[in-house]
Amino acid sequence: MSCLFCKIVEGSIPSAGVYQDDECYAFADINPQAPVHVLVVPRKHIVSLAEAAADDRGLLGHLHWVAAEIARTKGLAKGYRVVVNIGEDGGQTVDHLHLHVLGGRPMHWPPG
Ligand code: IU
Repeated sequence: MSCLFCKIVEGSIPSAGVYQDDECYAFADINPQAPVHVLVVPRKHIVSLAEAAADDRGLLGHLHWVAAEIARTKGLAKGYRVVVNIGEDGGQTVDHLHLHVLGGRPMHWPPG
């Protein structure tokens, strides 16, 4: 198994976990872009949103619920941003689907 996020999810590479359940694991981004920057990662290896199958629809919804739960836990009552980068032009650097939960400062639009 060569996927970095698979190794983080299974615990063979250490991370600062903030949430876990049967379907996903969330941990602090190693290079945070905001005071709160958490990655929500499905335990199932899905390369990106573009590779998600119809059977993954429930999982995709669950990941968003977890993102909102983490934001509540982190006290992001003023708002936050959830980002999914997809593929080269989308800025994806790790080929295992993940949601970024960013908060603790005002976000800008449009993103870079
Ligand atoms: P991206 O959407 O694929 O670009 O996001 C990958 C994120 O994974 C990025 O924010 C990195 O800082 C983060 N990350 C990490 O948390 N731990 C690691 O060991 C590596 C990347 I490599």
